[in-house]
Amino acid sequence: MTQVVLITGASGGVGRLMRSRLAREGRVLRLLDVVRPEAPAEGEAVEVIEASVTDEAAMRAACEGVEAIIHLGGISVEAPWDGILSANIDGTRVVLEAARDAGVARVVLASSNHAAGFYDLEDAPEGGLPADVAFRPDTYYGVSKVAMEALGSLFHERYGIDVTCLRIGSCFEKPWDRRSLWTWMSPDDGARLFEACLATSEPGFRTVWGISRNTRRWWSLAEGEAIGYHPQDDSEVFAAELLGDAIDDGPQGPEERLAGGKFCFTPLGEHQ
Ligand code: 15L
Repeated sequence: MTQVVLITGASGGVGRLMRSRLAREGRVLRLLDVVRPEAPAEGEAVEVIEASVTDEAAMRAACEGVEAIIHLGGISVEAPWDGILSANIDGTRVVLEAARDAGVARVVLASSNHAAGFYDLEDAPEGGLPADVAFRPDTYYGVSKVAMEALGSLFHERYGIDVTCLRIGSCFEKPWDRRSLWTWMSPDDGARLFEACLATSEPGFRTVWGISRNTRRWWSLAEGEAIGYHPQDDSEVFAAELLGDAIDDGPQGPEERLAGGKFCFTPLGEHQ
């Protein structure tokens, strides 16, 4: 039987990186975004929907026949509170209510490291900072990710939906600075992580860091490994290119020590 996977926020950075990587025989990707996703190429098992995650009727229709949702939709940086409240917090509620009403068994929520941005690298025990460490948001954006995780927990406890919250580090083609050398999640590892979430056999509620097997990481990989996520990439291959010949004497100041980096210092509610 065909597996339909709904991806919200499909036109965003992570969504675009995942489109080809999550294509599988026997799977249809239903891509939803306020910015209309590109029409399917010939032979591509893709459906596109132009809609907002805050649109209850559209979300209900989009969830029909869906086995799993990967919820990436919303604002991905710090922004004024009203927008964050609507797109990220209300949007997640709408997605989860639509999932419940349609009987969707599994939801993967794109949370963020910014739900826990104020942890310092020295807070990490051996083996890394646990993925379910108590929240310490660094922005209104981070608060919205805490709310997203709380909504996920609620819908798991109430309705038995399998929910995985991914505290994603930095999912881009390449790392770009010293901090991203430990926060990076390569697009290929991102796809491995989403596949692991889609394949878990036991319904549960869990939190997992979304990072690669970076040499410089200080966030735990154990929770991901427990669901079959075995990242293969390491940002260290970019270290020389990024840091040049400068003597690498470790993190320079709080922006390079705190999980959330510069988000910890950005004015609250200001567009980034
Ligand atoms: C995030 O949550 C953002 O969506 C992304 O744009 C990056 O800034 C990332 O975190 C990060 O911390 O690098």
